[in-house]
Amino acid sequence: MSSRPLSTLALFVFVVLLLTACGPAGGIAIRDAYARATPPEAQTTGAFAVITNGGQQADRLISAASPAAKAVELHETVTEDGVMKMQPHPEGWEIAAGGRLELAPGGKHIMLIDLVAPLKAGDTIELTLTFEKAGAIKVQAPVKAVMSGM
Ligand SMILES: [Cu+2]
Repeated sequence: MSSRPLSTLALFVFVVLLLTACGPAGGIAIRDAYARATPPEAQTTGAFAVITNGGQQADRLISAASPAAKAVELHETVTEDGVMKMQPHPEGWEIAAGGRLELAPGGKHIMLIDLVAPLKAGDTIELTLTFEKAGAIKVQAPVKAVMSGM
């Protein structure tokens, strides 16, 4: 008869541990997301953000998607023999526990390919970033005129 309160307590502790372990979105936070405005004839553009991992485990950005483009890839701009070029990075990037991943012009970025319509400064597009552990996270990215890095 005395085992009943004990098992209730055990269940309570278990639920608390579970909630603590799962936290909001696995500790991944996305801020300062934006996309680069395009000239009217452009088919592609870049999108950028700062991603932080406040969780206890490493996570990995594995893909991105947006209704603004028919295809979205993870890219990195590299310089080879003095020539800047973009390379697809389909395996994504790991973000260590407590670490951050900066997607910025001239470096790692989200490539929007086959734009549905040109992106004008002042518009907002939706981006969905998918992480190995945290899953899919949606953000609103304002469109900004950006000159550097492409
Ligand atoms: Cu690119």
